[in-house]
Amino acid sequence: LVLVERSADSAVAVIRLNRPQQLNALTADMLVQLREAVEQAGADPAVRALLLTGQGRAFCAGQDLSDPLVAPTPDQPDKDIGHLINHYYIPLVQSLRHCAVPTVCAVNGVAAGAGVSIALGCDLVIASDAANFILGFNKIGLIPDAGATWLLPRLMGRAKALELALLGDKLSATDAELLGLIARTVQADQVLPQALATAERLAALPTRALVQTRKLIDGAMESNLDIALRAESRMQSQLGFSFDYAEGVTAFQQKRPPQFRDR
Ligand code: LHQ
Repeated sequence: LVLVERSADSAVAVIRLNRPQQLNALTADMLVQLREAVEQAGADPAVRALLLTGQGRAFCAGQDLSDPLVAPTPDQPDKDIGHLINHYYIPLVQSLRHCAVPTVCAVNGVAAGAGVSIALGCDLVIASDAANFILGFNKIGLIPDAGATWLLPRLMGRAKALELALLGDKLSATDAELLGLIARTVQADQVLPQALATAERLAALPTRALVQTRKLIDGAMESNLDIALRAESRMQSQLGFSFDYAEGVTAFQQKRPPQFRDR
């Protein structure tokens, strides 16, 4: 359900959703495998960046709506979908957001429902120009979940977030880029090579500093300038003692490329 590869001589863990016939719709087993893959990549000292993508024509169609866990039946009309959210989605979203290495999502095709939330939960989102983003929750009587209500207004502002969430229309990758929802749109055949090249660039950079940058930027959304200034100062002081800082400055002085190794 989830494939994990390490590209040759690369510090990038490539995690691939692998249920292409169902457009990589997420089952409970798949959610567990995905979370485990993210956690293992983050815990592996040899991994310095993570790339998430989908096998086949879609990135991810969100929750598998035929999974007995969520599909109401005449004899079981009430489903406790809160359980699925608490035990499967929340840990997954948290593992991505707090991953010990930078994360890139290659949105190779349509992303729907929680598939949108998972893509946008990554640090850099690079999408195929043939991809679309569809929240779709409104069509099944639900609210956007897996972090979408938190992410969307931060990424695109309240007006556009509400338009996307309330009407549920599909948003092209090109419009998603224009609205600031994703980092970049590229030609369909370039999405994986470019996402991999970007992940490799990230892997060569000072991991701890990158991950702390993510943490400070996320924290800054909740705070004010004075709090952010102090948080930056605390983190900068710590990084000042790191190998990568000494290496970066020395490499600059010696006019050579740095060899970062902190994690
Ligand atoms: C699917 C799915 C799918 C099963 C395509 N499930 N089979 C929800 C509930 C509970 C707790 C936690 O949180 C959530 C979060 C959510 O993610 S809710 C939102 C769930 N996702 C959706 O509502 C999207 C449903 N899918 C679609 O709207 C379309 O399939 C999209 C727009 C993604 C793609 O459309 P097409 O390109 O026209 O493909 P298709 O619809 O023909 O799909 C191909 C196959 O994949 C098809 O199966 P079949 O056997 O007929 O070939 C679909 O049934 C299956 N599939 N999404 N979520």
